[in-house]
Amino acid sequence: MKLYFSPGACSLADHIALHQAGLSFEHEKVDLKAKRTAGGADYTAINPKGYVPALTLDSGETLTENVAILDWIAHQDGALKPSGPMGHTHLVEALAFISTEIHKGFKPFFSGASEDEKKKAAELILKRMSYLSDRMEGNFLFGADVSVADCYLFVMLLWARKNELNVPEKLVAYRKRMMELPSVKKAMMHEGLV
Ligand SMILES: N[C@@H](CCC(=O)N[C@@H](CS)C(=O)NCC(=O)O)C(=O)O
Repeated sequence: MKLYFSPGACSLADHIALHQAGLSFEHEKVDLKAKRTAGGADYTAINPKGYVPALTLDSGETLTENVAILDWIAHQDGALKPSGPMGHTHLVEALAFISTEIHKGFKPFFSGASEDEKKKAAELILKRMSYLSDRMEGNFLFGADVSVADCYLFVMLLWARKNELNVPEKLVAYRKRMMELPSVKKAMMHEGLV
């Protein structure tokens, strides 16, 4: 199995989740501008969408999209999703929220947006993050245990820190707590981020 990633990009969520699940995998860096892998392969032949993440499974099938990859990882290790009959549904709910309402909300910070557009985006990100923060009852999104949704939210918090955005205090403490997980340390080290 191989994860295609770009350092510090959203693919870091999948990288952390794979370690958290204790799965054995390779990882290869992608040059997103040149659309080439570190090994020189044409990345668009691996993922025609041209963006990371992509996860090539041992079967040879390639999965794309954070929501799908994180969901697949949670299926490999049931401890990475909330328990109970509605656990999986609540996981998908959280992943969809992070993907469409938070991740996409960062777009102005990666494009040549105006300061006004960035200010509006920052306000919306704070509102979305506050929604999650207000509902967090334990150390992690679903309580005492880490889920794949935490891996995704953590990366969004790194982006918020990089762009000096306001986030709820509770999530600052949460980001620091996530940083202490061996899976996070390992993935960040492999991506050259620490
Ligand atoms: N819908 C995709 C979006 C992935 C995405 O935004 N990837 C970014 C990095 S965080 C990327 O590779 N951008 C480069 C590009 O689009 O060329 C997902 O959630 O997996």
